[in-house]
Amino acid sequence: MGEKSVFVTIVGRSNVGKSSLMNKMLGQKVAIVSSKPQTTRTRIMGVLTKGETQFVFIDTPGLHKPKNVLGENMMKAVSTGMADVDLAVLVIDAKPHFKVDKDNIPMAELELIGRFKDKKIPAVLAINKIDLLENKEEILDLITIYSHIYDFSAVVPLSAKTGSGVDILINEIDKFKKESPHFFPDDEVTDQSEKVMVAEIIREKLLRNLSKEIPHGIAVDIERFYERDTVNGDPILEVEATVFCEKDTHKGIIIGKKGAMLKKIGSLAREDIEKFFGIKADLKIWIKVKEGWRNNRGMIHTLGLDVTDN
Ligand SMILES: Nc1nc2c(ncn2[C@@H]2O[C@H](COP(=O)(O)OP(=O)(O)OP(=O)(O)O)[C@@H](O)[C@H]2O)c(=O)[nH]1
Ligand SMILES: [Mg+2]
Repeated sequence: MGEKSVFVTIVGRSNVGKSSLMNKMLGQKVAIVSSKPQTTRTRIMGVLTKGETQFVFIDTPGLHKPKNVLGENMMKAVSTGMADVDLAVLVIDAKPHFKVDKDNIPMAELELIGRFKDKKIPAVLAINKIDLLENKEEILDLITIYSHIYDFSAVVPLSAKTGSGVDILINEIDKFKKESPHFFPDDEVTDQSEKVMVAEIIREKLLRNLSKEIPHGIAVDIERFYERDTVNGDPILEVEATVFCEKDTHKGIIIGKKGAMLKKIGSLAREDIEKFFGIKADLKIWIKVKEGWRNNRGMIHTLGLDVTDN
């Protein structure tokens, strides 16, 4: 028997747990996660090779109405993420913050389902966060509501947090594999470069520790990234990063009282960087104000946040 591949896009509203779910399926964290909406900004590929089958997951930004050029690019990333896939996984929240019934399905989900219909993309419905349900019957209502609007090939209640149901989803995805050579080396887990991984780890810590609108106006650029040997011969990763924010007041908040916030973010990021790369790291972070960068195409391009069609 020959090699097989399956390309799967993971789509849904913001904050429903798309990135968490991809990480859980991969068994490794490649996409950052936070409780703030619009955490994922680009299309992120996660690769899982199991025996002869290579699963290629495409995590996408949460569907929303863009308010700036960055947002427009994020929505383009959803569209390109849906091109040429074998299957889509629509992730919904088992415990949404509003009442969902047959006349009240979130617009973003209806829009995504419209695209499945137009492009004839088969889809699995993943009902995530079931660990938060006291009454499991609520799942049955959701299944009935969503089954009316699309002929999902399967509906899988699961928890990206506990892992419950995730193997069932992988089995459902497996049904869509095709005879095809693997597109990625079998030991590869993501298409993100090491520099991008580091920038994303730092952005995750900023998202998790800052409130209100500040995290949305933040971008991280890695200026230097190299490994060197210390005097006693152990390798160390040297990272120098610039954090861009939109206002002087934001810069003050990111730095914090006597630099306390920046210190906290730096040490949390360093821990994760060390875990990911398996060696010690030295991290220096600078903060710069760049007003309105989210509408600056040149800056968005420099930061790798625009979309290329490939
Ligand atoms: N209780 C619970 N929380 C979850 C689960 N899956 C994800 N979360 C939490 O939900 C929040 C959003 O998770 P993400 O994975 O960043 O969601 P996302 O859909 O990728 O969000 P965007 O990238 O902003 O579109 C985080 O706080 C996660 O820890 C789950 O199964 N159970
Ligand atoms: Mg995400």
